[in-house]
Amino acid sequence: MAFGDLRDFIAAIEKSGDLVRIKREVDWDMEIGAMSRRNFEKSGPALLFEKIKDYPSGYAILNGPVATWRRVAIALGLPADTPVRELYRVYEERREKSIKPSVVSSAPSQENVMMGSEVDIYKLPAPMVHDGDGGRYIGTWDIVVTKDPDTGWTNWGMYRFMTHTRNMLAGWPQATSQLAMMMKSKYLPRKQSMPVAIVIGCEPLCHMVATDPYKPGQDEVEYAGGLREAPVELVRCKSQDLMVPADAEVVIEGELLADRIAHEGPFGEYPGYRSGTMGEGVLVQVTAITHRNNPIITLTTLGIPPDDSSIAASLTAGVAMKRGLKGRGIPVKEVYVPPEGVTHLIVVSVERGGSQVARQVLEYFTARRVMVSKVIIVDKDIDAFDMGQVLHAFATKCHPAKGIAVEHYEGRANALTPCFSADERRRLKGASVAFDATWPADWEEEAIPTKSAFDTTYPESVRQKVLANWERDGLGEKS
Ligand SMILES: Cc1cc2nc3c(=O)[nH]c(=O)nc-3n(C[C@H](O)[C@H](O)[C@H](O)COP(=O)(O)O)c2cc1C
Ligand SMILES: [Mn+2]
Repeated sequence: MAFGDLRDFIAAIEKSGDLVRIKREVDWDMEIGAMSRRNFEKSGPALLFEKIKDYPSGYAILNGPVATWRRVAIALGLPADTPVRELYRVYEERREKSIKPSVVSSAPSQENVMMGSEVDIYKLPAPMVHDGDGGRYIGTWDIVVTKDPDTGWTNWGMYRFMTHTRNMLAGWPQATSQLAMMMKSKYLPRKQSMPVAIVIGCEPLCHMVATDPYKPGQDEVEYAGGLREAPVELVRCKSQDLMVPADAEVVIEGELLADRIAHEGPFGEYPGYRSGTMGEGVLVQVTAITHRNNPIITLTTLGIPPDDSSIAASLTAGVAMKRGLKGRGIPVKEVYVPPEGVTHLIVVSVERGGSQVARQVLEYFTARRVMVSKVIIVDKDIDAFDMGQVLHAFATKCHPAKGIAVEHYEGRANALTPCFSADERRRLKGASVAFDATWPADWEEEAIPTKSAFDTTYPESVRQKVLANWERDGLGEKS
């Protein structure tokens, strides 16, 4: 069973040696960001900053809740050293389960309430994360809750939010996100502002669900329950008609204004680069802030991998993509999203390869909003989780001319693709490529080069003999 709240999770990662408390006073203005970034680049522990300059002692920031596979495993309630493939398997198994939330009337997340004119975002220690960011970001590892006014469907998504004034936040949900689509199709035509709640500091699985591309109509609160193997407890917001996790550390309630835009960004982003210049974002008028006593702000100092985005999204995106590809009848065996590829590069292994299958895979990745620019497709004998094997297959089996398929599109590209020009990003114009590293489907068996490897080139009797003597020969474990 999952952790009740963030504090339970913090206790667990402290026990396993995956957390370090920083007790000396640190500056919210880049010092926390710089420490967190360097620590990410060393795959270090989660950092809990307990004394933040200008803030009451006890107000804390937690950087990197699930920025290592060990912490993902712990969040899922598994042993810390669980292999990545097994984490994918467990996530895939639990992703389809749903458990209805329970509703409570009083909640830790509402221990402290600022309403109306009392609202002051600067009472919370929003950090200046990177030098060059457009402002102080309070929402980096959050859950943004919105509701369809017609059907009542609630969407969760993780989107960045920057402090603008004491009661205004600027955010940047991409045009292709569910939040932006809901605003455009349901609220803008009625010239209505959209109620929103920005939730900070739940146990990690709820946040991971918010990064997972569930479809419109799919209730992410229920899927979070399934993943946690326990219902999420919800409480009604103080100033908006929305339900939010009751044990969150902080909830910022507000309205996304229909008739306004706000200057937002840039921000050091997940592909590992600062994203452009200050641009047009959405504006949220904050109507209430509620928080626990001694609130803990969850932070992820995004940039060059690994960080929470590249690790957690490897799992959530990878499992969702496998399901999507299977749904299209593509003979997919496994999908792996290497964290180093920041969800822009995907590995797909297939039961049957060939250029037609590669085309189908590319079509899947470019049909709707496009997050992926490069896909490597490998045969089933390649371990998709082993990048050494994948690179070898790519180097040797992908035909430099015939093994490449490219798809161009406009209006749905990922604006955070560093190699797209400024003009392409503005127009959401882009391209994706599939590298087909499988043997052509029409090659006869004899035409396929034999792999020169222990498992493929020696008779069974020879292999058995070698294995039988392996340990005795002093060559280590047999398997
Ligand atoms: C740390 C992190 C930050 C993110 N920030 C944003 C963001 O600012 N804007 C955005 O459109 N997507 C962002 N994403 C990606 C979305 O969370 C992801 O696409 C998710 O599916 C969005 O929810 P939706 O499917 O309901 O739109 C972020 C993901 C992570 C892991
Ligand atoms: Mn969603």
